[in-house]
Amino acid sequence: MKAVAEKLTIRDFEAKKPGWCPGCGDYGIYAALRNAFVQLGLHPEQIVLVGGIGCSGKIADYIRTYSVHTLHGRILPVATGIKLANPHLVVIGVGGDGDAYAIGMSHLIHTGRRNPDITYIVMDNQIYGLTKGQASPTSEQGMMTPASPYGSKEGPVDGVSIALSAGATFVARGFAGNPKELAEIIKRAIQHKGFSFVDALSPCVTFNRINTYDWFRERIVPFPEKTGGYTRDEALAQVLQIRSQGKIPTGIIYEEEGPSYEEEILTDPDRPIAHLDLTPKPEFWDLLKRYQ
Ligand SMILES: Cc1ncc(C[n+]2csc(CCOP(=O)(O)OP(=O)(O)O)c2C)c(N)n1
Ligand code: SF4
Repeated sequence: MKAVAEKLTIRDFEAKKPGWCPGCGDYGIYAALRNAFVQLGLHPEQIVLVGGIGCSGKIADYIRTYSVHTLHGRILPVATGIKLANPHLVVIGVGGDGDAYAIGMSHLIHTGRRNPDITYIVMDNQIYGLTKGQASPTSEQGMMTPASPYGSKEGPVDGVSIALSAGATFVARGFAGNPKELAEIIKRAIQHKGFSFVDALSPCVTFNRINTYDWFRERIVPFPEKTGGYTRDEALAQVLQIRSQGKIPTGIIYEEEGPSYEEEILTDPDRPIAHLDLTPKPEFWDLLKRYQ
């Protein structure tokens, strides 16, 4: 990732007006993501957003970068493929908790094992928003929805614990209600070499009347810092302990250096596209402006 000369503003990353409900947490992520791009001095033609299916995944259409609106649950294999095809690009997956932890769960685990240099932002509203309010894997146990009128029987999964267990080399959680802090987390996630996982808590104001902004504000706590950093096991133990107290840890939870998937795989100098110059060109930005 290399910043190019002309510094852009948050406005330069607006492709079209978002169509989310007023007050949706996804607006906070929309602001944080564009702010992170500006602070990193990135240009749209250097970035690919891979959006899932859901209210959340539409963010890839709302931000001016290259973008792919992929199938439900398939953000990570598509993002990994793009990174392998052109490692010069900054590749970021964006989608919901249903996308990530239900239909896409196995991809999360295998992407953790592989460590491609991509960032994955799960826009976690603890419900299926687009399909009008069914329980998701992060919904509270007992949550009543039209599809679970007697209350959801399953307990929630914790995405951060899963990403840690799967081997993600950068694991963090932010809150859409704190977009400045979230922008800082996303910035660090993009800068990290390897698989960066960010669970971004994002209230659905229309269908989720339990996990509101106030509900999150009462529960989120900063993940305690440790001199020299945590080992993976220590970070996981700390997260589980905080969760068992009914609190939700936020901030950067774990970071480790290691070879990325593409470094391990793209080693053959004779592979068919090895001779191509795939670095993003500033003139591509004019094309992006014309077609979005
Ligand atoms: C293969 C497949 N299965 C199911 C669906 C229906 N579907 C669309 S979005 C969605 C869930 C949306 O929830 P989430 O991923 O949490 O995103 P949100 O809308 O809450 O942002 C489902 C089940 C689909 N589009 N494709
Ligand atoms: S339904 Fe929920 S998640 Fe979807 S745009 Fe509205 S508030 Fe946001």
